[in-house]
Amino acid sequence: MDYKKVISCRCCGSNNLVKYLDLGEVPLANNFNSSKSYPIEVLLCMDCSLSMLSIVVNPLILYSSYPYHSSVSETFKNHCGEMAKTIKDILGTPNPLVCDIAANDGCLLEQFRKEGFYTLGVEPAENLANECEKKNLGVIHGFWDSESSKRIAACDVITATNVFAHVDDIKTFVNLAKDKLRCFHKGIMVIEVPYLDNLLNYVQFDTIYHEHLSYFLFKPLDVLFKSLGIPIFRVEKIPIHGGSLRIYACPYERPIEDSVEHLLMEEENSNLWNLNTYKDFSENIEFIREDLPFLLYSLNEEGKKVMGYGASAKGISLLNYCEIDNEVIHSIVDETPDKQGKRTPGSDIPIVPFDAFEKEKPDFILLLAWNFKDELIKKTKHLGAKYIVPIPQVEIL
Ligand code: DWN
Repeated sequence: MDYKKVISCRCCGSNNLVKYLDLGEVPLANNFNSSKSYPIEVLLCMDCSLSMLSIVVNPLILYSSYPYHSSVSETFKNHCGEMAKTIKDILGTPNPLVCDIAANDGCLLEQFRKEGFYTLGVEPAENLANECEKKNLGVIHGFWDSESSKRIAACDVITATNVFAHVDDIKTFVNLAKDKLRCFHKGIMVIEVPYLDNLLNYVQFDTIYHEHLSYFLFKPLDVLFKSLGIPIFRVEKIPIHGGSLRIYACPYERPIEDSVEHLLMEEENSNLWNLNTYKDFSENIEFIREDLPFLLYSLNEEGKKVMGYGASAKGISLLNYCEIDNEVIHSIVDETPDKQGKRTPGSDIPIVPFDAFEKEKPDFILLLAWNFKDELIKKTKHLGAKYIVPIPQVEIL
């Protein structure tokens, strides 16, 4: 079976789930070998306010080989450097051991190593585990499960950036990590997830795709970690990937900081635990679904050449949601070697290396990785093209 249906909330177990968004059937964003489509529907848990997809696609289909390399972005590398320094300060232990779950190409672990950490990654995609291996970061090839966790020593810190939203059984995920945190040094778990508040306010509906099973507010995370005996003691809002949350949790005695209560109050006051907020969001999506194709078809009629920048998962989803294809987008530049030479699933647009910009001289560049807008503009300014930013509303720069 390719996928299973969700029947209860993965944070609190409630069956009181209400569907608030249906984006139809689209292909898997990072699967360049197939355009097979699967439904995208989002449910809200009426008890803890977790948003989640109505289905879970078999992770072996999604992650056995994975084209996304975190290290392509300088912005992300800098972000990882800051994260490693912050965690080093919190721990205050000499030469701590960090384990990074879903280590990707080792982007974060390299920064930890610079800060004097011993490093170990767990990574299910063979191509990415090989990258970590080449960098001598220490890696276990596999998912984070009872098998792989048995193979690691007790850690001072376990990190999981941009993977928690991809996991179905998050209780087992957290419990396995909790059991590996060193008691003596009060080991901690640090997780980063895209923040649903940003998704709603900035209409980031393109970040809704099959890999992202959960869309987190702070409340469901707080509920989950408390219930598992590893309370969150600090939460921070961070700008990466269009706005994310970084949570710090520890199963040993650590004072709970004010940030926890403050964010819960803020969410409640902003009506984020209220179904009506989600209904408004669904309506805002329709503006982008109308405006973006309208603009691209108008430019096409005027004879303008439009290229995309960043064959990101969100970009591929956006093109499918807006029914945009190779009729109006000439090609998409992406600096990830594993994506070049492929065509985008569904929209069937060629993915090309950076020098295609110089050859093709586009009139417009559609920023499909709008989360790295500044970095992408800096690298292409010399081309003299105009930019189309699709999110939070369609805009020309
Ligand atoms: O959670 C996830 C996030 C964190 O990463 C995953 N499910 C998959 C992935 O999502 P994405 O593909 O939407 O992420 P990005 O980081 O927005 O993708 C950016 C794309 O643009 C990558 O394919 C790399 C490319 N890029 C480039 O070619 N040159 C990016 C930058 C910054 C560049 O300078």
